[in-house]
Amino acid sequence: MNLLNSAYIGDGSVEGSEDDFSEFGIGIVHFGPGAFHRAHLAVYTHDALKHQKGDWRILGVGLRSTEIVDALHAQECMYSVSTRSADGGLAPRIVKSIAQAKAAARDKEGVLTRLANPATRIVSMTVTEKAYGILRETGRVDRAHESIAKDIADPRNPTGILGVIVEGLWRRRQAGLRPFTVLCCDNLPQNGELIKAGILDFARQIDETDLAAWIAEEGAFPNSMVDRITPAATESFRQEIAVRLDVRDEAAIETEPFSQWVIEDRFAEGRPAWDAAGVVFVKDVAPYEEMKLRMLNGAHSLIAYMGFLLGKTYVRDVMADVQLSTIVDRHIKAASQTLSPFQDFDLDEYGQKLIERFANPNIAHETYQIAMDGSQKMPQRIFAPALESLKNNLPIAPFALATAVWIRYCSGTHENGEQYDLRDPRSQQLAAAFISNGRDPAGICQAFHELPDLFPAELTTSKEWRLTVCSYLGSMLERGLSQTVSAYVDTIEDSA
Ligand code: CS2
Repeated sequence: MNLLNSAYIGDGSVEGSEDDFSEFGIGIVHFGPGAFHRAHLAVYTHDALKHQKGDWRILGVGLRSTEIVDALHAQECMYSVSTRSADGGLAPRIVKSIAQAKAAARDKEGVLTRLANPATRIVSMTVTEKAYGILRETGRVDRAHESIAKDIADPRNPTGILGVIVEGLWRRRQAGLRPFTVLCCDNLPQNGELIKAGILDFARQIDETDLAAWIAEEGAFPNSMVDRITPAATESFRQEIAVRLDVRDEAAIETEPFSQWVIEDRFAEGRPAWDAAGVVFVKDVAPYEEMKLRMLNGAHSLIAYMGFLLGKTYVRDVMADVQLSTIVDRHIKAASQTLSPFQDFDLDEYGQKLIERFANPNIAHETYQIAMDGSQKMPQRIFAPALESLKNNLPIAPFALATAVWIRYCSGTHENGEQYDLRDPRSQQLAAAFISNGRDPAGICQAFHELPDLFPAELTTSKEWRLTVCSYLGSMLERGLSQTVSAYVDTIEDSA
C-alpha cells in the first residue's frame, strides 16, 4: 500500500493527515523539491495554510532530477516528515502543501507556462550553491558555467535556474503581468541580492529592451536564512517508516526537530501566512545569515572534512570523539567572535544548541554529503570569518585549520592511499592544484590561493594567514591528520 491509499490519509491518526488543501490553487513554483525543501518550506506552507486559506500550494519542479518528481507524483504529492529527537523519539506527520510535481527535463513548457501564469506569485528554490553560475565578487553571470553559457546562446529554451526564471519573467512582461517574487533558499550570503544581480545580468545579456530595468523596478528578491539539518533519505529509513505508518512512502524524509526560517518581508505579490507558521520576518536578514553560515555551516564543513578523512561516517561520530568535538566547539566560538552582537540574540546559547544538534545520535548526517561542493561553500563559511578575524586581531587558527583540512581533502586520497571522488564542480582544478605540487605544502597553498573567485584578496596576500594554513597542511602531510589534530587540541587546552 502506498501513502495515497493509506487509511492514514484523512483519519487524523498522524498529524496533518486530516488537513485538506485540495481546494487551494498553486501560488508557488519551487525549484528543487529535495529533502531539505520538503522538510522546510513545504512544512511551513502546510502550517500557514492551516492558519489562513489561500491559493498558495506548491508546484515542485526538478530542474534535472526526475526521481523525486515521480515519487511525489505517484502519491499525489503527499508525504511524511519525521522528526528525530536526541532521546530517540520519532514523530511523523503528513505534509500536503505540494500540489504538483514536474520534471523540467520532461515538461519544460509546462513549467514555463506555470511561471507565466498570473496565479504564480512566488518562485522559490533550493538548487544548491553551484547551480546558479553567478560570480560572487561581481554578481555577474559566469559565462564558463555550463547552463549559463547554454542558456545565453538559446534563451527561449532554457535549462538552468537563471535561464528558466528569466524566461518566465520575460513571458510575464510580454503578457502585461507583474514579476513574481524570487525567494532563494540556498545557503548563500545575501542570497536574494545575489540572485537578483545574476538575474539582472542574465536579462541584460539576452534582451536588448529594458527587461532588466523592469525586473529591477518591479520585482522582489527578499534575502532569507533557512535552517534545518536534513540528511538525504535512505532506504533503511524508508523501510523503518513503512513499518511505523504501515504504508510505503517513497518521498518520506527524516529531519531534526529544530527548524528556522528568517525572511525579509518584501514580497511583490503577497505571501502565505508563514508568520503564523513560525517564520520570523525581519528588515535585514544579514546578521542571522552570517551567524548561521559561519557558526553552523562553517562548523559543518570543518566536521565534514576532518571527519571524513578520519574515517567518521556521520556528524554524530565526530561529535562523539572528545578531541574532535573540542575542535568543533573552538571553531564555533571563534566564528561567533567575528559577528557583531544583534538584538538580544545570545550567540553563546546558539553555539551551545548547535553542539547539541550536531551530536543528535538519531540523525545520520553523512560527513561525505556535507563535504560535497567545498569550492562553493568555503568562501562564506570559512574565508569570510577568517578575513574578519585577521582584520580585527582575533584568532585565525581555527579557520586556517579548517582551510588546511579542506585543501588536504582536495587531494582525493586517504592517508592509506585509497581514493575518493571530490564531488565538486571545480574538482579538476582543485585536484590539479594539489597534485601538481607534490607534497610541498607551500606550493599547494599557493596554488589554492591563486585559484580565481575563491579566496578574498586580503587573505591571499596575508603572510600570516598563508603561513598558518601552510603549517597545518605541512603537519598533516608529514605527521598525518590524527597527530595534527592532537597537537591542535593541546594548543586549545594550553590557551584555556
Ligand atoms: C550542510 C547544510 O550540506 C551542507 O553543506 O552544511 O546543508 C546544513 O545541513 C543546513 O544548512 C542546515 O540548515
